[in-house]
Amino acid sequence: MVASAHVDTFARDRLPPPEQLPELLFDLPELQALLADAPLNCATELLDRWVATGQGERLCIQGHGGVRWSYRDLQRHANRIAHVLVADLGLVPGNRVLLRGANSPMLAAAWFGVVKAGGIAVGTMPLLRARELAVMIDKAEVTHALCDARLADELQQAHALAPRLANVRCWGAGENAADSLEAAMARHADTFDNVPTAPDDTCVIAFTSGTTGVPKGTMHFHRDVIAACRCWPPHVLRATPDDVFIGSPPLAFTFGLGGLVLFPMSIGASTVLIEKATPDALLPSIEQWRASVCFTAPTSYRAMAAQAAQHDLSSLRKCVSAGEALPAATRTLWKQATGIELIDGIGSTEMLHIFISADEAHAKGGATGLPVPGYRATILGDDGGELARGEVGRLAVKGPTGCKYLADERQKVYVQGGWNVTGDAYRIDDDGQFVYQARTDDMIISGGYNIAGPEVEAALLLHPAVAECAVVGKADEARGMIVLAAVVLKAGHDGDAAMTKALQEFVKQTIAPYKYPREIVYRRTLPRTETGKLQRFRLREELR
Ligand code: 3UK
Repeated sequence: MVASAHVDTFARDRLPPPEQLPELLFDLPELQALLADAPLNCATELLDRWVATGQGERLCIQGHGGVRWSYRDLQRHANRIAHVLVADLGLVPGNRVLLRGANSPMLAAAWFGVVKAGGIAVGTMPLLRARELAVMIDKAEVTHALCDARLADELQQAHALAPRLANVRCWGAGENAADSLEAAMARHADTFDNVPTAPDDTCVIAFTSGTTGVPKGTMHFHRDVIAACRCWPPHVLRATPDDVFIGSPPLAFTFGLGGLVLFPMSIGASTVLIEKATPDALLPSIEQWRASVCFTAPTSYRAMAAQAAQHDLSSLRKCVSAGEALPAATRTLWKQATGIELIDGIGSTEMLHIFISADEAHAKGGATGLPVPGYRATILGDDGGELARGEVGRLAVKGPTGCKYLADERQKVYVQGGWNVTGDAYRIDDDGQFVYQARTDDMIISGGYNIAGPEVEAALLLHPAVAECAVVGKADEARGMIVLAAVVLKAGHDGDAAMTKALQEFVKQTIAPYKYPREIVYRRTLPRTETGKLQRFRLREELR
């Protein structure tokens, strides 16, 4: 066992007790090496390695304002930030550092600065308000923060609610700001010896995006970061060092951290970090930077497919969809618009990244894919036993990464019998492909039938008038629950009785008729989290 480098043992002291930890698998040869008895700082492998092997001039990160950093440029920025944290702000290894900013090269530099110094990066979504930030600051006992000046107000207010956050530096405040992060960086050397952390020292606390309930802090070790880089990226994505990554998920969301920073850098590729990546903004950005690998959510692909013809997307090679189930209709639309077969993958904040996925050759409409090499997956029944092929039950996975909640009773809900139980209802089809049904608590039981909302949504999305939709259960005296659809129509269509009749008929023709939405309401927008996930619980409350 390598000794921990953490002087502040906060994270280690708050790991779940050993009997509540998931079973880990390190079967792949490339994972075996992670069990070696040696210190491991993931920044060394992801960043410094390229400079050390004479590839420091390779393009690493691009962003707004003409920013175009090589690996050496990023390393210099990160090293200076590490010095600011240690020398100016008194950081000791194991301290938690809140990171706050829209995706940008500086945010990535800040992440590496924290990790190099042996700190623990706590990413926060840009839209979070003071109250929500304060919950995270209290829970993770955050003492330091690096923040984009434009988002500093809310952090200031959070400080009033959670005073232990005492050491803050902001970047982007302008040339003359004396106490800016940049001014402090300029006073320090651009070399830094990474803290020799243990493989099982925590380097990231990622809060769950929370479609329900109080956010949970998930802890990830330096080893977890590298393990994630050695499973899905080389086995399923198979990008090359010349690829240019781009996408929408915030770096505070592990989907974004992995897809837009860790994975490209693990192979010496480059990434484009843009602040605004709504479908309208992402398309021109792909064109501008000639991006080749794109990460975003299913709804974003659906919206982009409609506008793809107006852009030169010839640079695009690989497109990854995650965060929510990918409807077959969206896969088809994207293929028609771009010729590209989407790579779907289910991941979670708890598992760090994607654990079931299909590359272009295995892609199958309506299915998520197969367990990623390095992971095992199964379907559990209510009694905890594994179900037979075809039966719907609870998705459970194991691999080199796994759930470690920060001091949270809910560890026992996510980890059961060594399995990580994601809260999703799935079945395995005849090809061994995993087919998403619904979130376990989103299954609709109507008139004795089990109905998965997303299946009804997938059917509605095949109708040409439907832009977006969400299907939930609504309490009903006669049937227990009825299927209710909230629909956003495309421009030029009216949500009248004729439309309702037409959509109901359409669903009955497309899937088993008993699943059709007995009630349809029309909306301009649907409630979503900042990570693009539908908040079905909010719809259920609104439509009760
Ligand atoms: C759902 C999916 C069907 C599913 C995430 C990739 O989404 C991520 O993490 P979260 O913690 O949510 C996890 C839950 O989201 N989900 C995600 N992807 C899919 N359902 N098909 C999919 N492809 O309910 C899962 O349990 O926010 C995704 C990488 C890293 C991530 N953190």
